[in-house]
Amino acid sequence: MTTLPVVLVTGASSGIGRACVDAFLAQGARVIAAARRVDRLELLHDENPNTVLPVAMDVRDRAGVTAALAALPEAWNTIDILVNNAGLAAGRGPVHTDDPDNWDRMLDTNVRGLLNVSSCVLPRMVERGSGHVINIGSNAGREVYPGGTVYCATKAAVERITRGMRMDVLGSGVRISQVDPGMVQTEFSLVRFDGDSSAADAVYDGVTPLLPSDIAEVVTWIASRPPHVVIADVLVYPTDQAGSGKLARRK
Ligand code: NDP
Ligand code: 8X3
Repeated sequence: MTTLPVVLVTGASSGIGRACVDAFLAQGARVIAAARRVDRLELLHDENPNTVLPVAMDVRDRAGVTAALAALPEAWNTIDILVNNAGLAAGRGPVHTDDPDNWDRMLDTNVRGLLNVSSCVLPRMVERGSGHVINIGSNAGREVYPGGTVYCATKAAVERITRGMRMDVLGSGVRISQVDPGMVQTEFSLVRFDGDSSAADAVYDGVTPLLPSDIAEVVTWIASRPPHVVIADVLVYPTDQAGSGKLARRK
C-alpha cells in the first residue's frame, strides 16, 4: 500500500495556509494543520477525519513546537512537505514611534517561528535525502514602504533564510522554495490593524486582490515538480498591483 504524502502547513487556520490545506487535500495528500486557533483546525479535521491532523502550535514557542512535532503519531511523522506560512504584520507605525511589542511579534513569528519549525523538520528530510520546504515570503521582502519597516525586514530575512537553507541542504536532495505573494485578501489586514475592520477593508478598497487559493495553487504546483526541479522563488501580484503601495484603485 502506498502512503499518501504528508504536508505540514503552519498558519493553517486562515487565509493562505487554509487554502494550502484545501489544495494539498485536493491533490491527495494528508495535511498536518498547525496554528494557535485549534478550534478552526478541529473543524477542518471533522470535515477530513482521515487526512487532516490538527496540531495546536505557536511557532514562536520553540519548546512547544519541538514537543508538538515529537508527539506526532507514527503514521504522520514523516513530513514530505513543509509550508512555512504562519506570519503576520502588526501595525503601520513609523519605527521611531511604533510599539516595540509589534516588532517582537513580527520578528518572533515571521523569522524565529519559521526557523523553529524548520529546525525540527529539516534534519529528518536531510537524513532521508528527500523533502521540500516552501517558505511564504512577501513582495514586502523585496522592497520597503513607510510604516512597514519591521514587517518588510522580517520578509527580507525570510528571503535570506530561503537562499541560505538551499545552500545548507545542497547535495541532500531536499528542495527549498519561496513564494512571495502581493496583496491577498485574508485576515492579514484585520490582524495588522488589531481588529479594526474599517482600516482593514480600506486596504482592499477599489482593488481586486489575489485570493488565498491563487497562492495555494502556486504552492502545490511548486511541490508537484519532479524531484530534480526546484522552483527557487515566485513573485505573485494581482493584476491591479505593481509593487508595495503601487495599486490601481478602480473607483
Ligand atoms: P491570515 O491572518 O489570514 O493568516 C495567518 C495565519 O498565521 C493564521 O492561520 C494564524 O493562525 C497563523 N499564525 C499567526 N501567528 C502565529 C503563531 N505565532 N503561531 C502559529 N500560527 C500563527 O494571513 P495570510 O493568510 O495573509 O498570511 C499568511 C502568510 O502570508 C504570512 O506569512 C503573511 O506574512 C504572508 N503574506 C500575506 C500577504 C497578504 O496580502 N495577505 C501578502 C504577502 C505575504 P492563528 O492565529 O490561529 O495562530
Ligand atoms: C503583505 C503585503 O504589501 O501589506 O506581505 O506588506 S504588504
